[in-house]
Amino acid sequence: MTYLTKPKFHHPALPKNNLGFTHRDYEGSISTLCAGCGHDSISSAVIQACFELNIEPHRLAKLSGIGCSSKTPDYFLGQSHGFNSVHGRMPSVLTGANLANKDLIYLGVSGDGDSASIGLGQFVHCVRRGVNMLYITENNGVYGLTKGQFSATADKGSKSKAGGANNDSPLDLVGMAMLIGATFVARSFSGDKQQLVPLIMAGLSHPGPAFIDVISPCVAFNNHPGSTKSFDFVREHNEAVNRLDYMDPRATITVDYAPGTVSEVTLHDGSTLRLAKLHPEYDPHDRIGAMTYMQQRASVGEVVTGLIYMDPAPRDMHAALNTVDVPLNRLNEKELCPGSAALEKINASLR
Ligand SMILES: Cc1ncc(C[n+]2csc(CCOP(=O)(O)OP(=O)(O)O)c2C)c(N)n1
Ligand code: SF4
Ligand SMILES: [Mg+2]
Repeated sequence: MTYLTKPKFHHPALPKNNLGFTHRDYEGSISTLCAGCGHDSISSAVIQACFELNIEPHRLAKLSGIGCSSKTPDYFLGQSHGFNSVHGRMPSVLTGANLANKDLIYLGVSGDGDSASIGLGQFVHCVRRGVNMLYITENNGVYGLTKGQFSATADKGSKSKAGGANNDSPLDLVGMAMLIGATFVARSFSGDKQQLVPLIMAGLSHPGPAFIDVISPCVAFNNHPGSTKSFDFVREHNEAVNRLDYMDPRATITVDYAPGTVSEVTLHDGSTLRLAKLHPEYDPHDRIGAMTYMQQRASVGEVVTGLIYMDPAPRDMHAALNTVDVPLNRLNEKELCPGSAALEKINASLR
């Protein structure tokens, strides 16, 4: 059975957000993934982030490709718009939907196979076009759904469950996202909800192309000694550069850090991001510096996590195309068709 519904009843005392919704209102159907799969923890972080952001479920569109990771949108936001597309093709479907209706919040969910192998071209062009979205890859280094072949993000020398070594160089989606113009770039770990939830909140609120690569171990095919995407390996090599707290404009500040280690960024909607620096020298607004830092740490085997880069004044695809304020799907025929006199003028100018 691939679809299991959840019972609708819930405890009357469940906490509610500002809209009067409970956590349950942001859930989806029961997961059919393997018990312990990292992807389920990411779904739970998405649910919490949307609950805390007070997102009206009908204002969000979740899109995915094919893979265990791409199945996950079925397990959260059951009352949002959803589109499960073809393997590696989610980015172009999301781009089209965003062009037609820029009023929705777009969440693209993908896997390392879906985005770094078959869908690499789609991923790259969607980000470089500046589509306003949060794009999450649930990165386990393998094709989980088709039983554990190495994906393009598997590290060189990493061992498969059967013992074979990967001889190919890995693609680093974080480095690539920065290179091609993503204006919010982060890496996290499915086992670190404290870091992941505020990153998802900030990414969903970012008005430009936001990307989070979440290392998400596949317990069935890539969680053994020798795998560089296992829970143990990532826990041992995880180096967080900062700790992010997403502050609602009305919330009182409760986080306590040593003076001088916290910087604040006010977002367009009035909310604030508080960034606790764990590496004093690290500046997430310096794109070139961030790219160099990432390469340096990767060369000594560290997995850098946290908010890696953010442009505080991003522009999106609609700004670049100079589209009208009203979403295109709400324009009527009269507004869309300038009439034969205007057409004649255009034709004349081309003769
Ligand atoms: C066009 C096409 N090619 C190949 C497949 C077979 N296929 C299904 S899922 C998948 C890989 C999924 O890997 P990933 O995106 O990393 O997701 P995971 O299952 O690891 O979460 C492949 C190759 C397919 N469904 N469609
Ligand atoms: S095969 Fe791997 S990725 Fe797929 S559900 Fe199982 S643990 Fe998760
Ligand atoms: Mg995968």
